[in-house]
Amino acid sequence: MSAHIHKTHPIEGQKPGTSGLRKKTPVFMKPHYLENFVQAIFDTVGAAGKTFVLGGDGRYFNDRAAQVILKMAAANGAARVIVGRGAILSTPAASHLIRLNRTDGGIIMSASHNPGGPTEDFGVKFNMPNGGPAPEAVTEAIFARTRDIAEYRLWDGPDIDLDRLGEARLGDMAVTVVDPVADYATLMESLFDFDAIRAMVTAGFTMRFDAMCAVTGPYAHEILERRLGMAEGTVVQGTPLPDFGGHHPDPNPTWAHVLMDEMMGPDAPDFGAASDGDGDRNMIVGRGIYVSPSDSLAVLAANAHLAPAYRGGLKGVARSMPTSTAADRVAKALGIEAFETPTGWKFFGNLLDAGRCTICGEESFGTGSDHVREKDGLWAVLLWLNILAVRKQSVAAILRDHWKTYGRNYYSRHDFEALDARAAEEMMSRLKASIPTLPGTEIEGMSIAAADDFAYHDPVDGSVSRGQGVRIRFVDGSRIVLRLSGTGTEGATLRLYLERYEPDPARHAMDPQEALAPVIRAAHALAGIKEQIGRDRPNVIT
Ligand code: VG1
Ligand code: CO
Repeated sequence: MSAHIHKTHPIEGQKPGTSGLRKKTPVFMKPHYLENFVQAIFDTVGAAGKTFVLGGDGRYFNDRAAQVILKMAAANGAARVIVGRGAILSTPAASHLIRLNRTDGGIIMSASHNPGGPTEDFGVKFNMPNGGPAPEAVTEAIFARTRDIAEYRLWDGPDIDLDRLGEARLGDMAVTVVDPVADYATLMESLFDFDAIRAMVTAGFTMRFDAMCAVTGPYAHEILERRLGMAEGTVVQGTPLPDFGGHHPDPNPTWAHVLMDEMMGPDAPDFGAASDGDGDRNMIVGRGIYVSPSDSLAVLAANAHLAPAYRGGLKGVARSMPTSTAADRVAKALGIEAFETPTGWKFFGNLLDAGRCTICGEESFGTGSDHVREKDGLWAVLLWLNILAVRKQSVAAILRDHWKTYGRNYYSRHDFEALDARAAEEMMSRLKASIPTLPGTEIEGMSIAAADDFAYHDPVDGSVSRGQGVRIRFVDGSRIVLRLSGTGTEGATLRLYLERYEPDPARHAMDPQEALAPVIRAAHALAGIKEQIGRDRPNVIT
């Protein structure tokens, strides 16, 4: 057995997007494809003598990719790789292991909410020693390396048995196979009042958690059913499958419609939640009421002090730019800083590391805190449970009370998927070119106050990220944001984000699509969506 050097040549298009490199699985399985990208990571961050964490969401090709990555780590001189049993780790659990073991980073195999399977999606991303996704400077360097790569290193020897816990060796490199759930579950117990939640369960509180046949199944069974004593069957679709049962493991009202139907039906439990492919997203639903992710972030920020980990208050709150400004209102009331970052969790890392914020969130069903450096689906569920246990009110009551205090930010995202990429880019270019002419004009009866293409100036390291989405603000405070997705693997996806503020409690019970109707009309007229991309209706509304 020895380290072999394999000749290769650069492969086009290995540019990481919002969250790592995502491609169709058959693309990732092509000769040298995975190897080139992983070698580019090691060439960029260095591997000799280092310790890494490795795991993935269990999708098709996860197991074989893990063997390749381990053999490449060994051949590149890594000292140790800590890997979840069966090559499984949820994204937040991987982030925690990177931090807990003070490692030099980790490789996560996931395409998150994208479907999995032989003809679906696969992905790889690198996380830094702080546990968070590599920042743009690093992903750019990795991409640059993929463009002049000439060889990669691979250990030549048999596979490691990743189903057996404990120590193994690949040449000089140690491989430590760990239980994917244990350390993460312990972390959750240290943050929340499990006794209070258990007491609520004993008193009759019921819940449904839909793991969507993805990675959170084992975590949810352990934490919700075993440690918190919820009834068996609380967790559904709890066995991770390589193709996620053929579904989109994307927790939103469209893809988690079975849970939605149950929560809106006559026999709904008190609380419902779902998580995505890699366990970093969450959807929250009360009996008869859906909680938008932007509202969830605001409610969590306003009530976090009810959980032990946040008893001392929050340092600040950060949200991605398209996320509704509901969280900003909470920050203002608490007298703490509010930050607006570009889409993608990698932009929160610096703020968290610098102690500038404690809770972060995105409108795309992502919420998290400084306990790890990724968004964390089960963390959000447990914080909600802790709040419910302390306040002893229903989700609906808490939400209505929140709107009464802060006003309601009606919010929705409209996705137009599988578009012709050229047409979508042209539409965005035209819109960007029109920005200087917009302020002061009227569209569909709404007056535009400001427009720009969002640029983020990182207050911690001074880096600037431009071109992060077109923002249009109206005189009445309403807002439209348009950007193209950076996680898709087919054509382009246009994301249209819509927001309207309503202070009057008498008008807090509207259907968001109705409340937003004028804003939606203005967005279509402004961007010429029908004319430019040939669609007048979104595929997915959240
Ligand atoms: C989407 C979401 C973004 C999220 C990203 C990764 O990106 O909009 O908020 O951070 O997915 O989430 P985009 O570029 O497609 O809009 V996950 O759970 O797929 O890692
Ligand atoms: Co995810």
